[in-house]
Amino acid sequence: MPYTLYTYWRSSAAYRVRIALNLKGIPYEAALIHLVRDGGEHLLPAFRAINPAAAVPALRVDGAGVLTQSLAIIEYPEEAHPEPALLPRDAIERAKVRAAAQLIACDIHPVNNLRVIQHLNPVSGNPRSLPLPGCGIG
Ligand SMILES: N[C@@H](CCC(=O)N[C@@H](CS)C(=O)NCC(=O)O)C(=O)O
Repeated sequence: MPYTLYTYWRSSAAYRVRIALNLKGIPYEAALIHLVRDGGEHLLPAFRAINPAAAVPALRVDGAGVLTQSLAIIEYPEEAHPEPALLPRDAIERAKVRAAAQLIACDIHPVNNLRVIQHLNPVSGNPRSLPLPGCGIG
């Protein structure tokens, strides 16, 4: 199989890529990286060698290296395997879809990410810890 997706079941960023690959009917091998077990498998040197940013998703493309950043990852199969298309053909409609994707990936997700909550909980002084976001539970 030409694609290996480094993924975690509760990672919303990895969900984006899994949904895109599945909608396009592209098979991939899943390499599971547990974000909580053992302090986070994404923080181990073995995974940092794959993605120095220590985050999932990452997509290994046989013979071409590793892609990172969910939206950039999704663009690759969209360009390499154009059909079925995820993006509308109309340029204005494409811009609206990209805006919705960036609203989530660039505005909403970064502030509730696992590493942010893990940093905020000890320094916030709030006796009730913020719940870990979907990315980190389990
Ligand atoms: N902007 C990145 C975000 C990747 C990311 O932060 N993924 C989360 C899981 S949803 C993660 O690995 N977090 C690890 C951490 O915060 O330590 C993308 O869209 O791929």
